Amino acid sequence: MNAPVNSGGNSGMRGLRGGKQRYSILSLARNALSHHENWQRAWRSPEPKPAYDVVIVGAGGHGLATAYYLASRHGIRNIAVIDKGWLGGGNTGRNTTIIRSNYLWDESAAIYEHSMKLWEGLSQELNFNTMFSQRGVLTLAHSEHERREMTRRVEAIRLNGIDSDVLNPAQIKQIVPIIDTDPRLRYPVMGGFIQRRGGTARHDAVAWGYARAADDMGVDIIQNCAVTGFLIDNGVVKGVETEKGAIRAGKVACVVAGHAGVVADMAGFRLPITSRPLQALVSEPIKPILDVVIMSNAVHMYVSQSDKGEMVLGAGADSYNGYTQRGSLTVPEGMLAAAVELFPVFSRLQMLRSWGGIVDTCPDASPVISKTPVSNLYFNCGWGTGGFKATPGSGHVFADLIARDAPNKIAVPFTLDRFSGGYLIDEHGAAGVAH
Ligand code: FAD
Ligand code: PYC
Repeated sequence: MNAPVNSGGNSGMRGLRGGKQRYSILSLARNALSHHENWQRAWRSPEPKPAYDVVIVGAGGHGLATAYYLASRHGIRNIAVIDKGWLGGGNTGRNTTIIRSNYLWDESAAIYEHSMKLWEGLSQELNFNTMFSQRGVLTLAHSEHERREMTRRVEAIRLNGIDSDVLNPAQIKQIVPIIDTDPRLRYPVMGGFIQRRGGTARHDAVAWGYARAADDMGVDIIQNCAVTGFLIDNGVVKGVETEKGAIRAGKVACVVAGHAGVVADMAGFRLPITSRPLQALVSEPIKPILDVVIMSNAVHMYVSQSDKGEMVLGAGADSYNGYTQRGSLTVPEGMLAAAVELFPVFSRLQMLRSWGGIVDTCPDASPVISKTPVSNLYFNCGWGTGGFKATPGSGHVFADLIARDAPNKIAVPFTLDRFSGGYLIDEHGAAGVAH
């Protein structure tokens, strides 16, 4: 396994393998004395078998979670998860890790809150510290109109039983002492709202935790093996073509964020999806100065402080379609100019590194969890700029769909039928960043 690449990036890290001795004092002492060499791998690197019950394409968080829930909830264990790169090397390892469930529409509230509840027990369930930190997500309003719209949105969110509170500038200043609340700013802080149960998690740990748990149940994780086509017979999928040869499968599930359109094309149909770069960056690490996540839709900026002390900042999506995992400099440049106005202390920070990921977005900024025109072929995609927070919930309901060939009630609104039936779930407003 290669190292994931972003803010939490922990080059060459290998976890301890599952099993009861995982946390024993003896094994800790042995590993300390071995200068952290010769640790057992956290999952195997098997060669692909000729056939599986289910092949999952894409070993990001969503694909690995799907495998985990298929194995743990449905008893389907003859599964391969195949990735063209290393697991967690896509958007799972590139995102800014914001988790919240404060969406506008009932359908979205149901799936993101389902996910939030799974997050709340995930470290225990996987026996792997996902570093889920419910430090609160505070969204700023910079105009009177935005403040009123936010107040209305909070009412809608609360009607779904999800926690959210409107804040005035003085309350915000109390929570975030480093923010400038001078009303003469280009983006004055006029108010905001907070979801206190929102927060962050360690993105790599989520992928690693699901991978280890799935591997423990016999799931084969096959890295560095691109899927190049599908075996389709009479409208029914029979397997996949890969760089390591054909692999037959009873069912195939694609979870290839950013490349959903490309992979659907291999199967002979089109998805209502566009793919664009989304960028983020981190500063040098500093002592703790921010213990809440801040988002600003108007500025297209969001920021949190990682456990290592880096300020993790993100911007809106680039305005052009593309597949290169970087983006244009103007986007972070514009975002940083506004961020420095809001947080003058940031002007003293050095930027450590920046990166991009390819996000796939539907016209209504809501995801697809669906059967497709090809029988036994399923797609989970379109999470756009906001799918990290959905990882457990998405994997959980997608596993249901694959196992039963019918969506569970949370996933029903997210089938492809909504684009022909006109039942769009417009979440552009709650996306948090520009789509
Ligand atoms: P991925 O992790 O991208 O996994 C897809 C996998 O498919 C990849 O590993 C890829 O290699 C593989 N693949 C593709 N094509 C093939 C093929 N032909 N054969 C085999 N494998 C293939 N969301 C939030 O909720 N909060 C945030 O704060 C947030 N911030 C973000 C910031 C940035 C800069 C970016 C880029 C995204 C952000 N997101 C955020 C969105 C979030 O990262 C994604 O929605 C989510 O991680 C998608 O997870 P996934 O498992 O579906 O995709
Ligand atoms: O969906 O909360 C979100 C988000 C924050 C940054 C990128 N996406």
